[in-house]
Amino acid sequence: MKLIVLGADGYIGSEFMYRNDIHHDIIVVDNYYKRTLLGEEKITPLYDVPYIHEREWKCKKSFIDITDSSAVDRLIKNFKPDAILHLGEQPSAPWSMNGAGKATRTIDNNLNGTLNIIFSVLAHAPDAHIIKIGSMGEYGTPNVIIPEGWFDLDYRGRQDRLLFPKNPHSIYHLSKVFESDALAFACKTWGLKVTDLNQGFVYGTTSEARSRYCYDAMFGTSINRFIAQAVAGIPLTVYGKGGQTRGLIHISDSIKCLELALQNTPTAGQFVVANQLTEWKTINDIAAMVVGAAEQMAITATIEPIDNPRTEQEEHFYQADHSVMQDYGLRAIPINHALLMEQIDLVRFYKDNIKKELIFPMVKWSKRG
Ligand code: USQ
Repeated sequence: MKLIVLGADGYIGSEFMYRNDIHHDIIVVDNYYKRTLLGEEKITPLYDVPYIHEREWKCKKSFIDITDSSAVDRLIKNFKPDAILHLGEQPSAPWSMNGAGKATRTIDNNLNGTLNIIFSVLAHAPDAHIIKIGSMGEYGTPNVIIPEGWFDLDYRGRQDRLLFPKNPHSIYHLSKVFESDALAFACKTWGLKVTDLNQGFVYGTTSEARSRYCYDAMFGTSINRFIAQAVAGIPLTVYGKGGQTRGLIHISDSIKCLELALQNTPTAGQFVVANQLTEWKTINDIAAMVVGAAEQMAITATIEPIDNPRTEQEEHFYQADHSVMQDYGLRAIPINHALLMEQIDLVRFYKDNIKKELIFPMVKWSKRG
């Protein structure tokens, strides 16, 4: 398969490449945007990872900016991919909420990148399968079961099949809603083939420390942060009541989902939506599991809730369908102490790199007072 992987320098992209570079004819693309943002914020990940140009992947490499429509056009025209894996996003909710400049840069990078891909695919490779990583956070936390994109509506005696209304809780998640809408529009209007993966938050890493590990309050996600906090002897920073419930998925299952999506090309005009999570838990339960796993390694960790910097429900109903990937063959590994201990072991190796000043929230959602 001729495959373009956009955003291959990231946490998920680099892990995908380690497992797949020999299986396909691949061009990886990354303009090191995430590294630029980390530099601007003076944030260092737990350890350095090699740049793409230093990685020994069996693939071609391109360093174009996907917000540059001519560059994307040339790439797709020349390579004519069978599939495009789109991971080239500004991925942080807190960063996107830190003022107008970062909000517009988030929308600009994420939405314009996706629009450029849509138009170039349409012009040069209309049968290519676009696989896009979206987010469970696009849905927010509705008081009903979250379907996989499509749902059947019965309203005032008439029926329709529509995309479930989204209710995102950050500008970053809003950018993903716009992208999902743009892709659904492109399927409906121009017959493109798209799989939209609404991913829960990803945790875990491989023992070889080959993908980036962020534990800071801007780019680190909760489990990865909690593990770094446990190792550094900092009480775990549960935000508010900790009853926030989120879908989660281990990095190895996340990669497996991408592989399964690649094996299942939609028909022309089909917009497939899969909820890419394998379970859901409250933040309190997740923190307690990290404490338990740390205890088994003779590390004493504590939990100390802090004021919630975000505007979100702290206690709510949560249930989400996630059968598309199971039907494709995913057999997920639920979160467990052994997985967490493996991760704690890796983080402990880099303990001296943990900067305590990066742990506490840097951005508040509320702009009043
Ligand atoms: N949280 C804490 N303490 C922390 C960090 C987070 O209690 O120290 C809470 C947050 O308030 C939130 C939940 O944990 O309720 C999840 O936060 P997160 O930082 O782990 O994840 P989030 O910002 O929602 O975004 C991450 C990724 C994003 C992806 C998303 C999937 O950065 O790219 O799209 O997870 S989802 O969570 O389903 O929206």
